[in-house]
Amino acid sequence: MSSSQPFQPSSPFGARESRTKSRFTYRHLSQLGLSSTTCPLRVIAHVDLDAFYAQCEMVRLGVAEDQPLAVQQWNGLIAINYPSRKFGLSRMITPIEAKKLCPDIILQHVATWKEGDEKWAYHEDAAKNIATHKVSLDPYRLECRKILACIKEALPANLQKVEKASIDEVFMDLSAQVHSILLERFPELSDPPPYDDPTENLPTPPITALDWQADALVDLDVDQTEDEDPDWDDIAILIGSEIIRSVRAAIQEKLKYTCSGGVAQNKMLAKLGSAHKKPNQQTVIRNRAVQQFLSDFKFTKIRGLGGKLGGETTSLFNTDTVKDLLPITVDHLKQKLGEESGVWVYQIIRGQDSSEVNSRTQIKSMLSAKSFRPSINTPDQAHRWLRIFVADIYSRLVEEGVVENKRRPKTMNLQHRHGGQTRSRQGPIPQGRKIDEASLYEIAKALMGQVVLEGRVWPCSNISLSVGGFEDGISGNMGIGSFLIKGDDAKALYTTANESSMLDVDQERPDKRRRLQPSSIGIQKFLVKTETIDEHDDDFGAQLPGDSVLAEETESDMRDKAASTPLPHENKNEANISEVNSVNFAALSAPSQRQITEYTCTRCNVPMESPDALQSHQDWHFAKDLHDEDRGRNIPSSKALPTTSSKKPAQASNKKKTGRGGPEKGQSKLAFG
Ligand code: DCP
Ligand code: CA
Repeated sequence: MSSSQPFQPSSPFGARESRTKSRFTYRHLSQLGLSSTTCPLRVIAHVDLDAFYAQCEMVRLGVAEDQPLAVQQWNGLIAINYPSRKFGLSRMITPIEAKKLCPDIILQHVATWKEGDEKWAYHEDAAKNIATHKVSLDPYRLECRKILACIKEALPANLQKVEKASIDEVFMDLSAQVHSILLERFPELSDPPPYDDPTENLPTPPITALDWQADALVDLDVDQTEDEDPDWDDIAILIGSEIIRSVRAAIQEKLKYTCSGGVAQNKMLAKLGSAHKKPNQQTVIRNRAVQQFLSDFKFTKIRGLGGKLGGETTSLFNTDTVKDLLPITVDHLKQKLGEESGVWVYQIIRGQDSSEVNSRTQIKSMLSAKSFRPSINTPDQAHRWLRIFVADIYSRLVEEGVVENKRRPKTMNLQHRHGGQTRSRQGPIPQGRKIDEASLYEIAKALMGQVVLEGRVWPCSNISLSVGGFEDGISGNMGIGSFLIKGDDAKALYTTANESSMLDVDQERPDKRRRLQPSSIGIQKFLVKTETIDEHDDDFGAQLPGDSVLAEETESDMRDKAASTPLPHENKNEANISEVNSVNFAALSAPSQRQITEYTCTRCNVPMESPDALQSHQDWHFAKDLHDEDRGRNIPSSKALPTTSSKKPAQASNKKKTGRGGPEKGQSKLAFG
């Protein structure tokens, strides 16, 4: 669709009685055209795929749309389609329980890499082979890419701003497109302002009623009535809603996926909107309905308030509802929460959010990891897993344009865990050479070699491999010779990696920790969605007590993140290996199935089984901070690295959808040993 293509107007046009001018000015209108984040006419949309992984499997398998289906990962369920939800199925239950509740259900296990295989596949016996398989989310990533492409195709190329927010969520800033449609439909808006003064108010819209078609409309605020004539913000949002309806129709028509949408003035509201009515619906939150809409929410459901800040706010003000927080003055909030957080909370509960839709969202790092139970004992075993990690990371690099040299990572990091000790080695990925699986494997092996040289490294309970330091590459000018990295080159690389090991962490040096303490971390670090989306598919499941688990998320997600706890099934079954993934935080949060421990990491709320486990987990933070520091990244915590255990009980993990605290699905639950 292009902006010049006709939209089906959804509003009866007609003359209306003269009334005072619009609340909006010519300047606001031109800000709309520029997608200004402070424009009061701004139109932002959020689209979230319904039961995404389940839909992917339904489409792949070609099953009827009313066929109950759930996606299984080991002994857990990670996606439940809507037909099965009618039977009371949720992510909290096991496959066996699901079969009992809904005997006709199709339980499709996720694709896996089998140790030694070169490619992931759908294996019938995957669930039984947790020790030798590793989950692959590639099939879902591929579908996600198709959906993203379809969305981009449905929007005018020169006016679109699309941000992929997770594996099945997209934000769109529709402002520029809405602006162009407004000018088409209401040519009088193109007239210069009276006296050429941009602060002059616009004429009122020549419309008395808006037809919202099938949209779910959120009720207006108490002091507003439907009788009031619409202003330009209503019309802008209505046009946004038409656009989203057509985008959703395109996705369904071309790719057979249904999704839900939210249209509002900003990202925070749009996201709450898309979750409001599911599946296959869209919700519009007009500006005049924002307060009403929000006041029914617990503020902990607002993106950015699901985690630590939300918890602090709850305990400081003894409430978790927006309604109760509204009467609190900004000064009081500032006094209790600090200057920046206080102001932010004050604004966000009033629906004010000027965060940008970032179309240049780019991956900062990619990680593939596995925790081994039983532990592995030989370099050969480690190498076999490294091959899988490399293949896994490489397939994502290909998507990221590494083959065309559009973007490339600069460094590789390997973490190895033996007993309570985590060793970490980092080396450069040589520039000027083509990155391929073989060259990455050589680097990974070299890093592993360094670890092994130290001795006392077996048995190993976890290895994680990551690449980072992405930068835009220069395409072309690469001779064939530079594409290979073998023989002497590989030796040279080994040396390079050796010499430039940036991280050689002795876990026994607590003194170093102190220098990592961030002096002050601004609220923006948590709230602004950074350009990072790391969708590595490290696996969840069978997470055992004491495993260090950290979500490698965007900083804003870190804020929302609550504890990740063992899956319900892992305490019940004989699974003896732990992989870490993006998964099943809903299941994790079931209180009866959760392990509440006294040793909870105050940085990420991960509960630990013992002081030792906590210590080694903190060491992990330490190592990662060093790593981040070396790479100039922000340290995603508002608190200094803890040296003592916290007595806080584990917080319930929550689903990401409304910013309820769980790590983003399809993103990153990492085991860093
Ligand atoms: N996912 C996961 N573990 C979770 C949450 C999600 O592995 N705890 C995966 C499977 C989901 C996908 O991410 O299909 C998208 O997550 P959503 O939270 O958006 O949930 P769904 O898309 O499955 O359902 P909904 O229709 O409620 O959005
Ligand atoms: Ca979804």
